[in-house]
Amino acid sequence: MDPNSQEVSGSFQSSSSQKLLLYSYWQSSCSWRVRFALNLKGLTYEYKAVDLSKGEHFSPEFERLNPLHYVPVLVDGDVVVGDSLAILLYLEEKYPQNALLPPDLKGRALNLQAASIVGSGIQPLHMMSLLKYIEEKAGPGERILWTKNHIGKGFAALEELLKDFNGRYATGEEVYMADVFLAPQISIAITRFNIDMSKFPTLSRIYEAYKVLPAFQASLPERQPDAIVQ
Ligand SMILES: N[C@@H](CCC(=O)N[C@@H](CS)C(=O)NCC(=O)O)C(=O)O
Repeated sequence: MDPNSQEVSGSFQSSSSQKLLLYSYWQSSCSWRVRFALNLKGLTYEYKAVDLSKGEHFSPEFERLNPLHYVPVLVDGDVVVGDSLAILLYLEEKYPQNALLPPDLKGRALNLQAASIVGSGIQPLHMMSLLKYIEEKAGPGERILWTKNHIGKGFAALEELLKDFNGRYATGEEVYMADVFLAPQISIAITRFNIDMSKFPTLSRIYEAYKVLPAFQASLPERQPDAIVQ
């Protein structure tokens, strides 16, 4: 096993004879969602590091797994899934233990909506390649304004959507898909983009609850085998 590949143990093995492989980058929030979900489901997987900073996602080997050149990618036997939402929905169907979606339709729709706001309405607007492009075309100042504007807009929508749920987590007392998307997004908004969270009391409150969850702690970027921590 190479130094950037490591077995992450949960209490469940995948049902296929081959183990689950997760192609991930420590600082990628999309990969982080899947790490968090795999830990919540107690699934053992092998961590396969893809160094985005070195452009490893453009290698021919990785292109065969995901022609879009994005992490994460999950490999489960002969099933290859690129895209965190598709991966989580696949995991939910194949490994139903510790469900990522609640049983009621309304709760499922709410979780998918919150996940989609993060996955389509926030994260793609601050992804590494886009910010690099904005910086090159419009200058470094524009990159900061752009990021703050789009994260702020998405967080305001999420705050409105979730404000009436007074549970410990986003949609109640259980950790579900909304939380899996929100936890990494809130974390990087604070640590990487310096977003002022005082305007988002609900998101701030649920983020405190994530921090003490072992499944979340084990998914933290700095706990991954490819982490570079100064
Ligand atoms: N919709 C995809 C988005 C994946 C994505 O944007 N991945 C980022 C890391 S979070 C990436 O690989 N970026 C490489 C780049 O920007 O070139 C998902 O949810 O998995």
